Amino acid sequence: MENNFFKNIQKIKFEGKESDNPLAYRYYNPDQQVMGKSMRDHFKFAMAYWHSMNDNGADPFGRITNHYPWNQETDALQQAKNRADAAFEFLQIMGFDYFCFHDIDLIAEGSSLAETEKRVAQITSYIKEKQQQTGIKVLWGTANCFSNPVYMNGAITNPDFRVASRAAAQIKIAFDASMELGAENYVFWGGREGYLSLLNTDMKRELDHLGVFFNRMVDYAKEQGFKGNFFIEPKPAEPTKHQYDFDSATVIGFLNQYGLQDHFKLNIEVNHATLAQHTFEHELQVAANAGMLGSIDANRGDNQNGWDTDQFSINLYETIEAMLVFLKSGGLQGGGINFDAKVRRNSTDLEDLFIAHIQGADTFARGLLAAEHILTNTAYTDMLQQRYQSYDGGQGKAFEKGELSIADLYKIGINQGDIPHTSGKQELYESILANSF
Ligand code: XUL
Ligand code: CO
Repeated sequence: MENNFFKNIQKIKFEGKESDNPLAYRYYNPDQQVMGKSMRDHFKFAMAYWHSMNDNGADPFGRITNHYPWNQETDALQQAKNRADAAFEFLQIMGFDYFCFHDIDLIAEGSSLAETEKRVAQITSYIKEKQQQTGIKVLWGTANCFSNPVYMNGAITNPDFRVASRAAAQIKIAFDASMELGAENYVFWGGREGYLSLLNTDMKRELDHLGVFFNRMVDYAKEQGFKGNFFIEPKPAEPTKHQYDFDSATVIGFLNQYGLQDHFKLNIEVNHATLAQHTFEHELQVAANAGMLGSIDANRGDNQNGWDTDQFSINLYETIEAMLVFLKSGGLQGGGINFDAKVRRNSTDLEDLFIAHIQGADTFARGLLAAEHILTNTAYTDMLQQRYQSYDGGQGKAFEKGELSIADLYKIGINQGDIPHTSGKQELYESILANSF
């Protein structure tokens, strides 16, 4: 393979944990089997187009710092082709099988939605060819219904039907492009679906509109023969003050209320979990409890500030706890691990993009290995089972099965006498975690 954009970077190989090469994997060994499955298949690592190809380092306080060579062409189609070339080079060097995209990451928006539709069709056919040449796949596609100022009052939940219908049209175009590219899943992240002030908001009506729209999307996907999954990606706030898809529990309640529970799963993002005052593993577990653990957007936040910093994962403890939930619940349903993360604005060498993704992949691989160790070589599973043993037989089991009335429970409970303390052993669990890698 001849590289044009990353001339000095060779294919990233697994070199093992003794390696001091920053451009090698130390833990992510794609073909290594972990609990009966290769790491490659457990993770389905994906590059996030918007960060790794489109981000330019600009922030509310400063201009562009990263002038990526593939984004310099002024003609929109040529620029989009250059960006696709860079994306496929990057993915092949990393050895990643997947990418995720928003419609307008692939190509700049036109001056009208009809013009954008034409552009998206052009770049989709170019990317499709590149997929055929390389075997690289789409983990999920989505529509960016939050950047364009037309969505400042919301997209599908906009008080004005003209905007809601425009959003619906844009989502149809993005969904069609995703299907054309063989996307295995389709994501809904409602950046503007929420409110800034309840004073000017009819929340009930807006949520009803969202519920109706998702039901029509289910119909449309069925008609089109879409075999993948729909995911909702919870986030509590930012850019709106209050987003309707606040966290896993809120989204699951919404899906149940609008009869969508059999058609959607969740895409859990680490930093969104922490912004909702939850841990990553909590959000995964809540989704898994509902049979809806679909996919992961991998990143991390910052302990000292409260916004979505989208940094690459290096938090090993957090990742091990997440991988415990992941393995115990049988992995992800249809999804994978998408690095929804960006290099810092002062990380301006092209190699920084690779180092960041390598570290992210190694953190997940290391977390998976540690979780496997905990589940197979320690007392962890037995300890947890023991803790609930009183429900495994007798009255506890009868209660669990719903066979005891309140009168029955009263009779049993009043006669319990002095109940001795049972230690929760948290520190013992923590020491197992701390010694697992
Ligand atoms: C925003 C975010 C999005 C979604 C896709 O915080 O995570 O990039 O993943 O729209
Ligand atoms: Co995300």
